[in-house]
Amino acid sequence: MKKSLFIYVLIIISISMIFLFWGCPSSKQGAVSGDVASKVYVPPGEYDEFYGFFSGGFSGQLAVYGIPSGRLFRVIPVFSQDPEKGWGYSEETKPMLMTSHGFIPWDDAHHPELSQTDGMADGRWIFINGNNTPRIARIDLTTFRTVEIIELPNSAGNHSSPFGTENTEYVVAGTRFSIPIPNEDISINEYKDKFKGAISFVKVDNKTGRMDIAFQVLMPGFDYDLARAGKGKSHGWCFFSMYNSEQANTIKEVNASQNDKDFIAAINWKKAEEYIAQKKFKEFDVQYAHNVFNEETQTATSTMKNKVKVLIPEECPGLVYFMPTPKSPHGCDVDPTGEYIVGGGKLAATIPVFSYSKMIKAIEDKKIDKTIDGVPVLNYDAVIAGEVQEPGLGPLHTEFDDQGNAYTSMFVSSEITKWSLKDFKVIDKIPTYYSIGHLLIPGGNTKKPYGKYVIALNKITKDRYLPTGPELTQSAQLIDISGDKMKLLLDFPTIGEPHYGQAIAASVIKDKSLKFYKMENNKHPYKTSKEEDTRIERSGNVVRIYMTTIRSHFAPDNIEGIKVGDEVYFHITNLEQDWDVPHGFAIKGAENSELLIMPGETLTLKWLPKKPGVYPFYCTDFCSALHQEMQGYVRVSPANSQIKLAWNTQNKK
Ligand code: K7E
Ligand code: CUA
Repeated sequence: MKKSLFIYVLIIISISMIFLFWGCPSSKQGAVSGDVASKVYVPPGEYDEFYGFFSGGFSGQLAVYGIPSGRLFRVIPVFSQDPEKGWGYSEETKPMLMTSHGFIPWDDAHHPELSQTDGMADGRWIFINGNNTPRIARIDLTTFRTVEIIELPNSAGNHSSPFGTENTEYVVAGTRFSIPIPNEDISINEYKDKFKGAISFVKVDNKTGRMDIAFQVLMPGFDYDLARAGKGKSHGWCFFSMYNSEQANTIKEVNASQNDKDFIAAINWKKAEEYIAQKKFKEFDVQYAHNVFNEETQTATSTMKNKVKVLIPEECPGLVYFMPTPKSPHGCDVDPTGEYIVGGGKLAATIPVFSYSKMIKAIEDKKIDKTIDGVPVLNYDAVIAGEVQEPGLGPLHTEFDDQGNAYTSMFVSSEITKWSLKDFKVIDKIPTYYSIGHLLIPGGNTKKPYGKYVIALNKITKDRYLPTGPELTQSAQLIDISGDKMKLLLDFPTIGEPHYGQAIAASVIKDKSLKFYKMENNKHPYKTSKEEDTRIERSGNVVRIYMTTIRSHFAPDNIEGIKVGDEVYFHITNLEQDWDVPHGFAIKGAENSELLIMPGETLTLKWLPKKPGVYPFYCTDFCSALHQEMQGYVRVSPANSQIKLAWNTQNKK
């Protein structure tokens, strides 16, 4: 490696170490004045102005906060089993976590993405990526439930994902790790020749939200990091940052930091659609799971799919271009007008701002420096609009306000830098505690940001909270951007590592929230509509218990005739038809979590009793004054016993 570069990297690393170990010099200037505190105070009984959706990072989940209060409302289980809600434990939800690798009960979720109509968040769905076992999930914002998960073939480390186009025509997903495509048993040293990156375009049905992989683009074996779709004038394009243009496969820390410039890839998806229509694709044999939660049967199904259409840039001129981007870019963000594409070169001293119009002109004028695997590399000077000078150290991500300003997170110097889109000059800086990763502005990735706040999503907490052993809470910080100077308002803890988040006006979502499932719409095959219909059926060793719950009893609540070796299914229907009255169900010794059954919903707990005896079950959610009475017993007899199935139902008519 070049000596000068080595010294440069050393300096960057030592600066970050100083911040890691001693914190920012001004870290103890935490105190905020009274008028500031009142700006985040939401009095008891009043609502927050925004919903904030923050990724749960390595928890695999999505967390919902009120903004500006920072109050945590809900953790929506997505890729990870969640015993609090029975997610991935009930028979109905287990298929949601199926993949081509089998049942995978965990993932690493980074980027929530609200669906958009005409470049504005429409509050219908939110998508989030599973990074480790490549997947994209869709969450319905009337129920705040994950209703679909699609696996991505030919991918590894689904990081630049899932970024949506202006009308959510697609959510796109780039692979962070290049791999052999098709994946095969070859030496890792063949990286340069054999490893490729895939970028997936997942079509989203405008009515139902249903996802389907429309096509993939086979890219050079780089590391695809982040993405944004064009909007306004750049509608029809998507931009992807990437590092490791060196195509190193070991000690990347050094070996993937050699080149002065890596790239932002620009993909013309309208063009891709033409190539698909002209059948210019190759069909690859693959395996990927598509899991859908059926709202009617309230049950998920998992389907394995085995073909994907792949476009190869060499055979599709005009599909992909590279824009040289200083030094291992991370973030890749598009301003509200769609004209500017901002790179976040982690190791760069400036922030490069590309111009969409100049890019189009450079393509027309053939300002091409070279071609990599069929992808033309456009001339840097021909596409750059400007560089933000002295923004701080370690620029990562950029969001935008409603006044023509951009806000970039500076990982190494732990600050947010505000700069103008007019002249690319720095306007203001504010320290963050510590080491900010992403940042978010409500609507900050849309055509019309709400502005008001920027939220720092930090990587390290240090001395900001009461210590809790070796790991401290994860943390976000709310900053007022309504005035000339940014003002820190609030620190609040988050779950997992928050990575990215998005926020939307509460008014867009709150009145559409489902209050309960209507019994008459429940088409669950094992539903019990009324207490008189509760029963138990045996078929060989499979026992199905059709149970109901209503304040404050289970029916039946005494059950006999279950035997060791039986496979017992408790199909429990919550008969309540009222908002916020779930009942829980748990039975002693079940290798499982509880069920938490919403009004009008049917859920199933599978139980394999192993020893004779009497087993209590009970409601886990304090639902009424007589909640503690909401309990029952199951008698389990030896495998060879002659005890007949018997049960009681107190309101039997
Ligand atoms: Cu944390 Cu978007 Cu995965 Cu940047 S990523 S910081
Ligand atoms: Cu039902 Cu407690």
